[in-house]
Amino acid sequence: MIILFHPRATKPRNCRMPLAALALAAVLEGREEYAIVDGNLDDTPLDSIIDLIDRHHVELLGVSVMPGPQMVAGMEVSREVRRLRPHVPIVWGGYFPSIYPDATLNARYIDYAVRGQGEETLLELIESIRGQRDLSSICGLSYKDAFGLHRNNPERAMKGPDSFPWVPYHRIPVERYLRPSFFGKRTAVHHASIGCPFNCSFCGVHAAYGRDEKMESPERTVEILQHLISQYNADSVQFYDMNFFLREDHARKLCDLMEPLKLRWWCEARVDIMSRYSDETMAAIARAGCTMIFFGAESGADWVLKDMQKGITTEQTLIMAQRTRQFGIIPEFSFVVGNPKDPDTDTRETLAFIRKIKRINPDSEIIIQHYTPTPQPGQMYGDVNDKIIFPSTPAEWASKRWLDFTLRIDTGAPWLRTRTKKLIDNFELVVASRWPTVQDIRAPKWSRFLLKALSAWRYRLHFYELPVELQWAHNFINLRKPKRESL
Ligand code: B12
Repeated sequence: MIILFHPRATKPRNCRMPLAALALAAVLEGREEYAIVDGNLDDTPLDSIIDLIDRHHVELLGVSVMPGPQMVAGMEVSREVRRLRPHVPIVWGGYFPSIYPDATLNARYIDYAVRGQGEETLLELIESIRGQRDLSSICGLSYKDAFGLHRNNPERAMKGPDSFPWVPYHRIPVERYLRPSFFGKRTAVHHASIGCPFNCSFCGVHAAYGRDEKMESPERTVEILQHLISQYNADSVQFYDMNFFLREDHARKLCDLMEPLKLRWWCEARVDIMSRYSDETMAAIARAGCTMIFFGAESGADWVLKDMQKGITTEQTLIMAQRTRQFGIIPEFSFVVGNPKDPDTDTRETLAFIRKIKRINPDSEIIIQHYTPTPQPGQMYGDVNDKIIFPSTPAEWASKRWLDFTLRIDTGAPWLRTRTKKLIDNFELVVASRWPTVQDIRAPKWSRFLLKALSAWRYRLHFYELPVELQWAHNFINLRKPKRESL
């Protein structure tokens, strides 16, 4: 038996289908005995895993690991499994081992790290564990050789979603994952493409997947959505693709096919690509139920966008603020603030730019993050290669210092002055109060009025310092939120 373990990554009320485990299950289905253990649903995943090991001949424990709390949960369980049942080999896959393969292998309890797309690497690893293949022949695998030295095999070429079977939804309790959201009462998730062809020098996706994107055929995407509707009553979906709208002809076809499904949905896209779409395509996207689009606007300064190798302009972001308003779609603009070369100017220009966006489209949702470096195949954004030494073990990554870094709570960046960091955080709080997000479905109606009333004067006067009353109001509201979703 193979165990696919998805460590806890969210609060149970926010949990979504474990797409990585499901993608791996798709290639195991019908050929291997396997079990999925999801720490988002199972409060005692270690007990469940040990129980499976004691009742079956378990050949491999596969753990999906994203940087952050999921890594911590994966680390704790892996360590305990190694202590209690040392005969079971352990492999980590996902964004953490893909970006930090050496730190992963530095843990004594991890035998293998899978980088990038995992389906075929997993199948070949199983063959190798059974003595049918040499470890050195498995692309995308990192492992320890007989002398304990780390071996990083060549990258694996990516395959598109259509190359693999459908995910076996029947192997998980789908209904427990269809949670209420702003988009509907039963929101599903789907990944209709893999990878990203761009090379933004701050992002983890091309660090893990290289520079390629493969899309699922529109027909298959729609068949899967139809299945989720007919079998599980899904009424909305979040597409987790890095670029949902890469090509206009593909977007148009997909949206025309999706229109009859009457789903409300969310996706991620780029302002440069979508600002070139025709009005007809934009109208088709809106008709198909697209409710909100997440755009990485990243900065309000074109010199910063260039530095990031983002490949977009501020003008394109403003165009999309206007076009989404025209077509009744809510844009979500995300910013990565704090250019290491000149964080103060970047911050000043970006905050002014956000105010401009709000004038064009007040419904725009704004997300502000401090720049958090991720190791890159080339130079990290801001030329910070020599300014940051990443942890060398999972345990070190699990410390408060590095969890705050990963979760972008406090990056500890030497180039960001405390005053600038405070300005960014205070501005974010004022904007989030002046326009409370529509996505917080548990927030009572009165709370929106309270936050707006308290913050309006600050926003009008550009006065962001010491917003203690807003902090207090947010804490007060959070305490009074219903414990269960009301939708
Ligand atoms: C969904 C999602 C989430 C969900 C959680 C999903 C979950 N795992 O339960 C939520 C919203 C909770 C989340 C949170 C965060 N996320 Co997130 N998230 C994503 C997103 C959009 C999709 C991931 C996904 O499901 N992909 C689909 C599956 C099929 O692909 P996959 O996970 O890569 O799995 C494949 C391979 O990795 C491999 N594989 C995976 N597991 C295993 C296991 C084995 C044994 C093997 C062999 C192979 C293998 O095979 C799989 C199939 O090919 C990605 C961006 C993206 N589009 O990829 C960001 C992303 C992974 N997240 C990211 C980040 C930073 C975070 C946060 C830290 C953000 C924050 N500030 O809070 C948090 C922390 C998470 C935590 N609690 O630990 C970054 C990570 C990169 C980085 N720089 O570190 C990404 C890349 C976004 C980005 N562009 O920056 N996230």
